[in-house]
Amino acid sequence: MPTPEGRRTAVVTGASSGIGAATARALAAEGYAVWCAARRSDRVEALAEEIGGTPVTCDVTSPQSVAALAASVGETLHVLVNNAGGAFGLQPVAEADPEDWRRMYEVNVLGLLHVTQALLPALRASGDGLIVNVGSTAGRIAYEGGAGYTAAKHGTQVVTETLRLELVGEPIRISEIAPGMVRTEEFATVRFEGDRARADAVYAGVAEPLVAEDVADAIAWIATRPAHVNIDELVIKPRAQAAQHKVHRES
Ligand code: 8X3
Repeated sequence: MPTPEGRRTAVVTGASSGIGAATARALAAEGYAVWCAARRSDRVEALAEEIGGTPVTCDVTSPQSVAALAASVGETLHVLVNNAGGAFGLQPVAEADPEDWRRMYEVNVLGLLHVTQALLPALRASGDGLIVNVGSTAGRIAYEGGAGYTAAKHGTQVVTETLRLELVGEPIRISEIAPGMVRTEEFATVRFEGDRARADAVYAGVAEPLVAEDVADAIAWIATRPAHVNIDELVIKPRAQAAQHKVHRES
């Protein structure tokens, strides 16, 4: 266990890889004591060991699991990064698997709800809390095959806005970061159930997609603004991506 006395504290969900792991590292580099939460124990343990944080095995879709996370965090918390999420499938509406849609709503929206509800008292008690919800440009637009994911990420965006309205006057800032094309080790591979060729095709010819560290850097920037500065939303895309369908690819 770290000794967070005197240090600001943070929880990052989905910390086992990608944006979550990079964010845990970035916040630790800013001096935070970080609770690294994810389902895969071996990964969060290795990360927590690396950054001097606390590993918590946590499935955000399970209220019991989230309650154990809250118990580990204790009475105060400064920063919550609701990062756990993901896309499953790319079928048109006519053919989409409702089970994929259910899983996407579960992790991207209900997971965020469970964790936020469980940790709000601690965020409030810190006197200077911040929630950063990791949305997506998929929460701003529609694209073919994306309806299950875009609906879920629009959900993330709307929950964020609602929370900001409901908590105004309290010492808690509410932000959403909405990344576009980020090449991580798992996002596209999970979406295409391990089909590496389809996953690679997403980034084909794009010289420099964002990487997890780019998004983590932006989250750390949001977290390190003065307490009265609320970054409502931050859309972040690689230079090569002017819009969802407008991506510069070198052949
Ligand atoms: C990921 C962005 O374009 O795959 O959140 O929907 S996209």
